[in-house]
Amino acid sequence: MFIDQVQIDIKAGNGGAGCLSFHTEKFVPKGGPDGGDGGRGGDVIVRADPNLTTLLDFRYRRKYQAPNGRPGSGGLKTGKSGESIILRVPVGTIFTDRDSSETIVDLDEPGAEVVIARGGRGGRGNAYFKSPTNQAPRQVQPGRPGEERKLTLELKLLADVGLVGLPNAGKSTILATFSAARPKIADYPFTTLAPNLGIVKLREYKSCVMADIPGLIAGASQGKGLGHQFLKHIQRTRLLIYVIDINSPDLEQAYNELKQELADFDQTLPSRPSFVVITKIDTVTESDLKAVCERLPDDYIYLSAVSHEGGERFIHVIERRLDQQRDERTTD
Ligand SMILES: Nc1nc2c(ncn2[C@@H]2O[C@H](COP(=O)(O)OP(=O)(O)OP(=O)(O)O)[C@@H](O)[C@H]2O)c(=O)[nH]1
Ligand SMILES: [Mg+2]
Repeated sequence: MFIDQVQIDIKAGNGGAGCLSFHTEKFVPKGGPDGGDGGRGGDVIVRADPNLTTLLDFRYRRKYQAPNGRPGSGGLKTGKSGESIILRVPVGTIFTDRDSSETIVDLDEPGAEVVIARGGRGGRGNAYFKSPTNQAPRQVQPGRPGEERKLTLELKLLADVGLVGLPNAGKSTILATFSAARPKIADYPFTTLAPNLGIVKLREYKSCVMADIPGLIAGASQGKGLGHQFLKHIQRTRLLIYVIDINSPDLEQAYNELKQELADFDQTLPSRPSFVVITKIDTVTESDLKAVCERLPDDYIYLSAVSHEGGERFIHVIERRLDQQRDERTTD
């Protein structure tokens, strides 16, 4: 099951209390104060783990607490600190505070981590309060409470390239052909219910991450088909590929429908860098294909994910378009 939004409650550990103690030893008439400080409470840390792709684990467990610091003890012993706990999440997870509605952090790099709730400081033991005027302080501090937060975690997958298309267009087949991912493929609409990611090899040791998302139909923004919530997973892709089955009754209309649905979800999506790939070209005759090519714009790509015809050009265009963006960014 793919889960892309969860709510959890976290609490960092409380600091341990400071200790009230006086040194006592045989034959030492007056021992000084020797109560140690309490230990720090453990932090709650969140880390982006590239091996994870879903927030599913958080469905089953919603409360997380780091251990408290131990109290200080006599003999100036500081209490043991509580260990920090690390919550691992997929790369692309965004943390929002449910009380303030503020975004706390977007873990958009593999290995990125932040302390999301700080453990409380340990309290001072009475030894700390010894002074020339107070040689036998009885004062101690309690530990400070650890931070508590109510969080919403939202996953927006990070992929370089996103495949969008009507149901059954052949999106998952493209991902399966050009990457090692094995998404479910079948001859019926809405086979894909959750996004799939794969790594596509480009030339010269380069690669990109490709996302295959569920099929989109006209009216998706009103909840038709699988709705369009999953489009958030292509909001952060750098390149969109419109996948259109060559057997669609009207190729231009299919393209326009897709663009419209993207716009209804996020106005900026249709103006993103993109290109169109007409797929399943092995299913039509050579002359039909030629007629289609003549009718459609020159920059469309023609592909068969079965015979691999057009595959090299397809990969080449992805590579070129991603490179172009990299160049534009560096010359900015
Ligand atoms: N002949 C031929 N069949 C293809 C090609 N690409 C996909 N198919 C077939 O088309 C059907 C749908 O393919 P999928 O890859 O599951 O399509 P999808 O766009 O992911 O579909 P949804 O996940 O339901 O939106 C399957 O039966 C595939 O085998 C192709 O290039 N040539
Ligand atoms: Mg699919």
